[in-house]
Amino acid sequence: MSRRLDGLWTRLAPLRRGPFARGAFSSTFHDPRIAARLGIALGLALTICFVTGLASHGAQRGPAWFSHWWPSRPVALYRVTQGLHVLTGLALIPLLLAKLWVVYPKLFQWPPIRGLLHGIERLGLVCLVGGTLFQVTTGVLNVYYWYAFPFPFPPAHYAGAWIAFGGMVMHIGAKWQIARGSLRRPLPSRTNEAGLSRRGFLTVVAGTSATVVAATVGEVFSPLAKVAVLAPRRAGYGPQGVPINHRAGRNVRLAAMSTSYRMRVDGDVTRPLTFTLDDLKALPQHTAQLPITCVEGWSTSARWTGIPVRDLIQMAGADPDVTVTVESLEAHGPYITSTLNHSHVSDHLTLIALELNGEPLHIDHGYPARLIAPNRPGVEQTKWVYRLTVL
Ligand SMILES: Nc1nc2c(c(=O)[nH]1)N[C@H]1C(S)=C(S)[C@@H](COP(=O)(O)O)O[C@H]1N2
Ligand SMILES: [Mo]
Repeated sequence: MSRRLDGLWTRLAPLRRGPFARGAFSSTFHDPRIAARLGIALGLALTICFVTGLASHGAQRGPAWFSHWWPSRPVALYRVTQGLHVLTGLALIPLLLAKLWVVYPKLFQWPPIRGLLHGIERLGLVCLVGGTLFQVTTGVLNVYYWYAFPFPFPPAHYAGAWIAFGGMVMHIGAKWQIARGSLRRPLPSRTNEAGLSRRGFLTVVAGTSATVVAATVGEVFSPLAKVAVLAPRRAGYGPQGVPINHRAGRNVRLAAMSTSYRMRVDGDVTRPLTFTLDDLKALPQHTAQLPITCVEGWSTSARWTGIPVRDLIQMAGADPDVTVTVESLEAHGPYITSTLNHSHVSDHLTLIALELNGEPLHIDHGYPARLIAPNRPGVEQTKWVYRLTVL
């Protein structure tokens, strides 16, 4: 096979133009020693991003064993994993661009395919480069709430993750030996015509990455919220000090403010119950400091007061070792319902909250009642709750 391929490339050689032309890339920075060092940083960032992304996907969308198992403690686990997901995803953008530039000539290497193994290696590279660019692009658009893509984000971003990560594993397998050798060789401190050394180049790239992190980390780490100039949402900005992702629509507003509002607890219970808002307020209240963590990046801790879901279903005669679905007054949209696994149902910190930071919930935070549970993705902290169903 490879002999026939050789013949093909010899025949095509006169067509080598542009980036395929011999000597098309002259910069001394197209250096395997730089590529290997960038590769280490990129590999680490991609791996953290991939693993935390799997956790987030699993907690929201299964597989069933995973979402059943997903624990309610530690309270801020999801805040940490999702913060890492978004931050490593953003931090790897400068690393990725630098790496692509450094290895650019290799993307146009000649011959493009030398045989079966080399073909597989090149396919891995297509998956790695294409997959990572896709992930970074869709991720950034999602973080900035610009749903410009014509496909649903979660399944596409999930599929892209496997392609990118699979490509990375193949790439590491193929380049391991070369990279090890390159890492042992020191970087020359000589500067090029522009006055930049290879070490200087890496410092600039690392500095860019660090700047991106510094300008966004405040969306999860509140003391730095003021400098989070690249973050669209952050602690302290929004009613009651908490950002909002999705405001109440007209119908929700009417139903939520109406005196005919009722909270129902039914399903597999011995005594289905109905509460008015005053009934709910008259029940024993619990206060918990819990984070709200949007999958799109921001998170903030807040003080929530309300009734533990466990207490509500026990009043209706159900055991806390059950699964409960939570429904919103909102009629349409992706977040109108969510399911609590038994770990969340039995946790006394899982609340139907009536207050946020000492005040009745703002309508956009889910007035009159919303779900807030420990270690849970924001998309599942259902607002404007009117019904709990025990399964
Ligand atoms: N009914 C309903 N609940 C919802 C949403 C929604 O659009 N509708 N958005 C979810 C998302 S994506 C997040 S991040 C949190 C945000 O809560 P907040 O707007 O009170 O900060 O609410 C969740 N609960
Ligand atoms: Mo969210």
